Amino acid sequence: MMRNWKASVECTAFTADQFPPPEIPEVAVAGRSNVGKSTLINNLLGARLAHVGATPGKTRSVNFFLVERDGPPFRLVDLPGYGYASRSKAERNTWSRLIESYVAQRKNLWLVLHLVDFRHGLLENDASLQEWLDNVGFPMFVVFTKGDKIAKGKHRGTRDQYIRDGLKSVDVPIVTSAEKGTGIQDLRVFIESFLDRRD
Ligand SMILES: Nc1nc2c(ncn2[C@@H]2O[C@H](COP(=O)(O)OP(=O)(O)O)[C@@H](O)[C@H]2O)c(=O)[nH]1
Ligand SMILES: [Mg+2]
Repeated sequence: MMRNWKASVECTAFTADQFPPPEIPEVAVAGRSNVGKSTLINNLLGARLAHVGATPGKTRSVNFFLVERDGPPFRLVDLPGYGYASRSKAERNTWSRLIESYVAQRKNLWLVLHLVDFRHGLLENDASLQEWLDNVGFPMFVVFTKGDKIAKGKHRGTRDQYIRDGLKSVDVPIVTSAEKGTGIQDLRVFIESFLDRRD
């Protein structure tokens, strides 16, 4: 069953003062540049609202998507990617400041979806994001992307190994593939039940 989600672009913010009013719960999508954040958002929303970058590290803004559904509405928030080496250091710092100021000040942020490439697991920047979120006591849920790049028979073992390696996630991570459309509906169900549990 496709959830009854109706999505629209609400706001594109380059600075914290451009964030929309914090009166609606938000689920933010974080991860390295090119991990598949925008692609996953488009798949979840069933519409091409987020820009999929041909050039990695393209999203410099925080993009807010309003999702209306059968229950109370929420926002899905596309955060700038991190860890793209060939950007200037100054520019990378601006991005991480934008992410940090968003997460630290956002009272209506309920959950961070931490996207991790299923082929690589947690890389250096991913581990430091997890540590930082964990220190501020923030719940994160790991979503693996590009599951189509790993043979189906190795999915469970690969996931379990990453869990043993110590990734932090409020529930067992979901493996997705935007290419094949797998895991997307499971993720919609997870997001709704998380929101409705807290509501
Ligand atoms: N094979 C495969 N490619 C993907 C998947 N998700 C994203 N991509 C590709 O990865 C690249 C980066 O995706 P994008 O959504 O722009 O990443 P972002 O920088 O994290 O927003 C694009 O070329 C996508 O087509 C996936 O599940 N499988
Ligand atoms: Mg993007």
